[in-house]
Amino acid sequence: MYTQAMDLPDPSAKLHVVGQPDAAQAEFDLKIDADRKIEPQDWMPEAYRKTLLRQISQHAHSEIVGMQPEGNWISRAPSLKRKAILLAKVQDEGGHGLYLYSAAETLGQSRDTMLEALHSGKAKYSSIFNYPTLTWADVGVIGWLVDGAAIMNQIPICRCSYGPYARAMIRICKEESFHQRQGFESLLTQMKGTQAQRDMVQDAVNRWWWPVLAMFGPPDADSPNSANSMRWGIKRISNDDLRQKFVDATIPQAKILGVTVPDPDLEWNEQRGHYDYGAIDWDDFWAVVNGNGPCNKERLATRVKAHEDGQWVRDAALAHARKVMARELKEAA
Ligand code: BYC
Repeated sequence: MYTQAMDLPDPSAKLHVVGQPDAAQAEFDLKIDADRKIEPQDWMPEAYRKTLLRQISQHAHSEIVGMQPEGNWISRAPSLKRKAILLAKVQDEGGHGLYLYSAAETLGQSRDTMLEALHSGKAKYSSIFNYPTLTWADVGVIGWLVDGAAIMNQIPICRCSYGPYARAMIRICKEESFHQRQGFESLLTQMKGTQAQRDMVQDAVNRWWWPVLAMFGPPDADSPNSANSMRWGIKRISNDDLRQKFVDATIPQAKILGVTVPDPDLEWNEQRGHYDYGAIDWDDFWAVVNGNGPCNKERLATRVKAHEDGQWVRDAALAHARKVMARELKEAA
C-alpha cells in the first residue's frame, strides 16, 4: 500500500521557492482544486507536508496510547465473549497506529523520530486518552462515545487530499464502526441488568461526555490549523460542525439506551434543526493537552516502558531479517 514511499521525489521540486508561483506550485493547486489526490512522489508545499506529518503522527500516537485505557480491562472483562471482543478491539487500535505511522513515513520522517517525539512528551496525542477507566461501563462508553466521535471525525478524512492518509482511513473507519457498535451493545446489555449496573453506566457517561465533546478540538475561531487544512482538503468539516453532528447523532442513541448526558443546557432547537448544548470547559481541555490531565504521566510512562520492554522483539526481528537476507544473497551468488 505504501510502496510509493520508495519513489524518489521529482528533482525539479528543489527549484521551488516559497511564496513564488511556479509550475510545481501551480500543478499542486490544480490538483487540490480538482479534488485529486496528492501522492508521496508529487511535489508539495513544505507547509502542506508539515501539517500532514503533524496530524498523521498525532493520530498514530493517539491510536497507540489509546490502547491503554481499555487494555487495562482485558484481564477483568466479565465474560470470555467480552474479553475476546475487547482483545480484538485493542489489537485493531494497534493496527491503526501502524497504518498511520506508515502513512506518515511517506512524508519523509522515520518512525523512530516520531516515537522519540512521543516518548519525550514533545508530540501531542488525543486529550481523551488521559482520563481513567474506573469501571467496566467505561469500556462500553469508550466504544460508544469515543469511537463514535472518532468515526464522525475520521469519515471525512477518507476523502483527505493526501492519498496514503485517505486510503489508510478507509479501513480504519470500517473497524471503528465495529468498535462503536460493540460499545453500544455492551452498554445496552448493562442497561437491561440491575439498578447498580444502570447507575454505573450513567456515571461513566457523566464522566466521559464533556471530554468527548472537547476531543473534536478547539472552537473554529480558536483553531489555528483549520484554515490551511480546509483549503488543502486535509480537513473537510470544521471542528465545531463535526461536534454538532456528533451531538445530533448521539442524543437519540442516549434515549434508546436510557441514559442522560450531564448538560442542563441541552435542548433541541427547532429553528436550527440541531441540538443546542452547553459551554465546554476549554481550560480543562488545554490543561489536559498540555500534560496536566488525570492520567498524562501514567500513559506516557506506560508507553515508554512498553517500548523499552519490546526492544528484544525488534532486535530479534532485525537479526532474523539479516539472516534471511544473507541466506538469499548466498543462494543468489
Ligand atoms: N487532543 O488547530 P486545531 C481514536 C491540538 S484516536 C490533543 O483545531 P487541527 C481511538 C492540535 O493538535 C483519535 N490535542 O488542530 C483510538 C493543535 O495543536 P498543534 C485521534 C488537540 O489539527 C483508540 C491545537 O490543538 N483522532 O479514535 O486542525 C481507542 C489546535 O487545534 C486536540 C485524530 O487524531 C485533542 N483532542 O485539528 C478508541 C484524528 N484537538 O498540533 C479511539 C485526526 C486539537 O498545532 N486529527 N488539538 O500543536 C484531526 O482530525 C485534527 O488533528 C483535530 C485537530 C480535529 C484533532
